[in-house]
Amino acid sequence: LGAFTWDDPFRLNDQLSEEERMLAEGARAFAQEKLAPRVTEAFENETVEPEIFAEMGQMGLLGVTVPEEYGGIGAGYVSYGLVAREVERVDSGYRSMMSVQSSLVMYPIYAYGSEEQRQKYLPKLASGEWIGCFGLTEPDAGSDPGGMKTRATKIDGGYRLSGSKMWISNAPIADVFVVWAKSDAHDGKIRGFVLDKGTKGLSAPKIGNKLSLRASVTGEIVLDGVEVGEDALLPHVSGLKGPFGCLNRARYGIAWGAMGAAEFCWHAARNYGLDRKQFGKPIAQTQLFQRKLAEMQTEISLGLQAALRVGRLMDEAQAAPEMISIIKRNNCGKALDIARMARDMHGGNGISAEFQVIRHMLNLETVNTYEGTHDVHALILYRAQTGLQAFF
Ligand code: TGC
Ligand code: FAD
Repeated sequence: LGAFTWDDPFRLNDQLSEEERMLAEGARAFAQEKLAPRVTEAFENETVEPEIFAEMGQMGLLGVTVPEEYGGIGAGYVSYGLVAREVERVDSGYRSMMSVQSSLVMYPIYAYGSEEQRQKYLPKLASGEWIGCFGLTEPDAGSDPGGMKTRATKIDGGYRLSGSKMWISNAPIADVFVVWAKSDAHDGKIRGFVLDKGTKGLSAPKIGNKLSLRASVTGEIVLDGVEVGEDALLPHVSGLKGPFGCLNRARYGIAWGAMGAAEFCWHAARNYGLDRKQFGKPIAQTQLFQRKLAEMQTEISLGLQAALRVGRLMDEAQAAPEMISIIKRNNCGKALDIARMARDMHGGNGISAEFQVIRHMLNLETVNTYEGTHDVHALILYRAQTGLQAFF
């Protein structure tokens, strides 16, 4: 019979290559040594620390899957997922900063960009010298991005962009803006544009007073007749499949990341229950408490195993978007349940910043909503099962 390790029940670690294990260990050390000590204050004061991008870049954590010639480390999607898990074990906001830069900014420039765009942007994004953001959502187009109002109009030598984007991670501190707009020069099809900070008419005001994801800055993008050259257009993709191709990667990373946050909450609840005594014995010695720990262990082990399976398929170019919907939806939903349980299991201490579980719980409300809400992913899955369309 095999050995049972309580915190790695299916021996996920044994299923990784030596390189994957080393990268995960490096990411964990970085996250615990550099990110964990500053997160409570960053969340409390809603402070953004742009230097984190350069620190992540130095560790090779930005654009993990991008080839080395463009500044990435040319690793696979399992590696990317393992990094997301370690960063989100500290805070979903920090993982958001990393995954927007990697999957939503570097990926489209790499996959859909010209050689000039790749050379201009990717090395500086990989090092964290430049910060990127991804503008798809609008005030009136969230779950339905096809309903966007932002327009690109053809002008001499380029385009004029008008419209606004809402809830955009990193936008107020971004140097590079990947923005999606309907282009009249392309039959009204959705096209991607890469804009530089400082371009006339482009601004990104911060959205304040978020009670979730406070360590990651979020803003609007205002496009007030922004004029760009032909070289701002991402030439190699057209239609909603452009932004969705990026979202597939980011959603996959979130499925791993949410499990990292859930693992933090599970371990915290276990440790708290072993220390805290009521009625003359540790609360972890009560059956109700133990059942909750068993549920956390089960859901996290299953969620990680599923994420690993999809990651391996992504590395073989065999993953379907619906697989990603299953793991994004389920892992985020389960992580949120686990964080809420852990909050409860800490009693009054559970609402204190010191014990951290309420921060994860609040963050996971966003994680369950962005990149396709829990229900929107259910609708994607129902459509794949029944062929019936729920979106109009
Ligand atoms: P639909 O008719 O389904 O598709 C339109 C076109 O897109 C293609 N497509 C995909 N391609 C690649 N991967 C996917 N996952 C794809 N899903 C769809 C599809 O084949 C079709 O192509 P074509 O060539 O036939 O035109 O489009 P719909 O309008 O019915 O879509 C409905 C729905 C619900 C699936 C979709 O709109 C959706 O997923 N909504 C959720 C929106 C969303 O996820 N927004 C995320 C914004 S970014 C963000 O939140 C970043 S947070 C980051 C952080 O801080 O970490
Ligand atoms: P809505 O689409 O209005 O949904 C509201 C509710 O209605 C939800 O419960 C939803 O499930 C439900 N609903 C919608 N349609 C249906 C339907 N057909 N059937 C049943 N129920 C339905 N976007 C970006 O482009 N870039 C970013 O970097 C980014 N970062 C974000 C960071 C944060 C902190 C947050 C909160 C959001 C971010 N987003 C970003 C936006 C995010 O992707 C959207 O909030 C999300 O897609 C949901 O859109 P919405 O907020 O407009 O909600």
